[in-house]
Amino acid sequence: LTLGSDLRRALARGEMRVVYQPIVDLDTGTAVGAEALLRWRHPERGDVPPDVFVPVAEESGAIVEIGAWVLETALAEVAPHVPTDRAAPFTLAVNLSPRQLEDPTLVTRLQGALRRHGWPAEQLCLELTETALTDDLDLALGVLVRLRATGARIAVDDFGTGYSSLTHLQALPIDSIKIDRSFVQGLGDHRGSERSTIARCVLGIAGAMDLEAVAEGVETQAQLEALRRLGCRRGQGYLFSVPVPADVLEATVLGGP
Ligand code: G
Ligand code: G
Ligand code: MN
Ligand code: NA
Repeated sequence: LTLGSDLRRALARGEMRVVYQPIVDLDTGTAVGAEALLRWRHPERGDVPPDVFVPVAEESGAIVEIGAWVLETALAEVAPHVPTDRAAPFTLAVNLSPRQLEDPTLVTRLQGALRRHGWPAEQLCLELTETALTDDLDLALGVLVRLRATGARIAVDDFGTGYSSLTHLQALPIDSIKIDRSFVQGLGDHRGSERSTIARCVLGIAGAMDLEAVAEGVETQAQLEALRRLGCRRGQGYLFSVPVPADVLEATVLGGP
């Protein structure tokens, strides 16, 4: 019940942290990036899942400040540890709430953060859910054009779970789509043919629209192989790594090729 007011104090009290889930090249297994994921350890409740507290923070508007903190923290924790001579450029992905699109300082804050941390805009990907992008298409279009002008990439998160029309999606300046894990789950097993159909369709749409596709929630070797067969080249999930703290990401992933 008091989640909302606790949330407002959570940042100041150091209860928030960011973990990182590697995004890998499905052909080589090399990490090509990582998604920053917010975590909240409540002093009495313990870990509160983002599915629970992000909607509360969106309702109160606290997500604007929290989202800015996630971006700042992710850049501060990751940027200094990515070798400049790394063969595969490393892209940091950060989730944006639709409420952040309403923040008139979003674009200048983003540019400030990139400059302060010396991080190339081209190696930042902003993830927005399909619903966030199509709820207020005019607002989304205006902000996305300005975000994209900074050089940052845009990904549509949870693709296939919303109700957006392809016409709407085509109107937006986006670079990649993330295939929701519910569509990846059934891949590679015999009961999963319907879901595999959706995954195939989503990959077809990505190809036709010239977008990169990233499969979420890859848990098994069979799913990996099915995705490869379907031509998907990027993925994340427990098969590769759970979300990990920055020091673990640095030790296991950033030093690599
Ligand atoms: O991190 P999972 O581990 O539980 O994330 C659950 C949901 O919370 C996902 O849909 C994810 O997009 C969302 N989420 C995680 N971190 C952030 C964040 O920093 N900002 C926003 N807006 N959503 C986030
Ligand atoms: O932003 P988004 O909805 O994509 O966040 C990814 C969510 O999926 C996070 O909650 C993350 O912890 C979770 N997740 C990441 N990999 C896996 C996986 O392989 N299986 C499952 N079930 N969940 C995963
Ligand atoms: Mn995401
Ligand atoms: Na997602």
